[in-house]
Amino acid sequence: TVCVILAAGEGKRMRPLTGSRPKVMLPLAGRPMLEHLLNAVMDAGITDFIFVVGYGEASVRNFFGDGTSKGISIRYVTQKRQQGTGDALMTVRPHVHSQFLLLNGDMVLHSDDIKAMLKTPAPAMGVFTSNHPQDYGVVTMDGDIITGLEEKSLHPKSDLINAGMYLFEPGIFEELETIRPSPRGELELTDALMTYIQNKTLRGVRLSFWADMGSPWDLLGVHEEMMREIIPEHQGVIEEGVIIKGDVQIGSGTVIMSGSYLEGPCIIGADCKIGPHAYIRPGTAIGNACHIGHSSEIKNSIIMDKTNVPHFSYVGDSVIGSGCNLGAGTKIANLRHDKGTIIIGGTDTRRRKFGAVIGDDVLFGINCSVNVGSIIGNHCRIGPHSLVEGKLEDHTVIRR
Ligand code: TTP
Repeated sequence: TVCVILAAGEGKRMRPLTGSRPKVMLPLAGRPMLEHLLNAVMDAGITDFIFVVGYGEASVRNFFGDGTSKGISIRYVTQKRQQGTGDALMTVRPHVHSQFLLLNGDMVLHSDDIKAMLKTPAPAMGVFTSNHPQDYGVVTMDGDIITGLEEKSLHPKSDLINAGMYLFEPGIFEELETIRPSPRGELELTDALMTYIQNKTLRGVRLSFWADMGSPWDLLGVHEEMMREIIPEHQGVIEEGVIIKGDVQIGSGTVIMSGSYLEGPCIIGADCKIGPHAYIRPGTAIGNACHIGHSSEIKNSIIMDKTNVPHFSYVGDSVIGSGCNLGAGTKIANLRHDKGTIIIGGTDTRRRKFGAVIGDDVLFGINCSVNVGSIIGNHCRIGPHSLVEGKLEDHTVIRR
């Protein structure tokens, strides 16, 4: 069975993090999202892959290559414009002649569930029990047969959702030929499933685990889960007087300077300088060539390559892109006084603790304060002593 992975989307809801990278390349526990998914599918025994790429495709192709380094085959098909999942699937038609597994690239799965799917007669769809089905395509079932599928219903008829995982025969391409663009102007793969549902031939496979990542707070939530499973590895130089607790990964060329306190699970990439006297708390993943300096505390956050938090800063429950610099004393709030969940642009993150989402190449002057739930676009320049709240577009300049 060949596995087709849809990885062409930009991920608009992930902005500004997707300004310079496609959603599937966002880091999750130190590795691109797509690599975690690929590993799970490989663990289920599949070795032949087709990636549908588009937005930011060069970074996907460069990172994964033809798959030989992993002992698999990866072919690429380009979807020129991201006109929907149905359109994305159509691009692989010339390359697929027998049963295939189809996966959205922006989710994590367990290999046992993929194995179960592969044993099911096609066509089949992965379904998952969700606490908030109204956010997804809601599925109704009769035994193991899917009887209905309704997108983002305000009154969901069940708590089962479409997981974006399918086992298809090439017959799906004929179904795709019959569909028309949806109200949002996209060719939706789910519209092509209606004939199967009406004829009661689409089987549902219940998944034991599933998470997708639409927004940065979803990314952080899945990241937290994945960090629990990291394998400790200490490379680089660890100076005397460093305390390391729990599972910690330290990359080559990194120096952990005296007085630093590292609580796992945490990941420090390659060529970083940590400390002296830095405090790295659980759930933190720092990219390559970063500097986290004296009296800076980082908790449960994703920090991408070449970003510096050099002196007297606090960063909690945040996602920060690459090439940023936090001026001395800059702090990010992550908890409301009323302990309510953090709402961002009208969307409830369902998190009591969430800091900020900061794009690439953002520079802060000294002593800036960033309020909970702030979204700071790429290339912003924030003058000293600024209070940042709400959403800043790319290239915003705050002068003081
Ligand atoms: P979506 O979540 O619908 O789209 P997206 O990832 O671009 O995110 P957003 O809505 O925030 O813009 O996509 C589901 C999966 O399908 C995801 O893995 C990306 C992929 N995809 C394509 O490959 N081509 C497309 O044209 C679209 C819309 C999605």
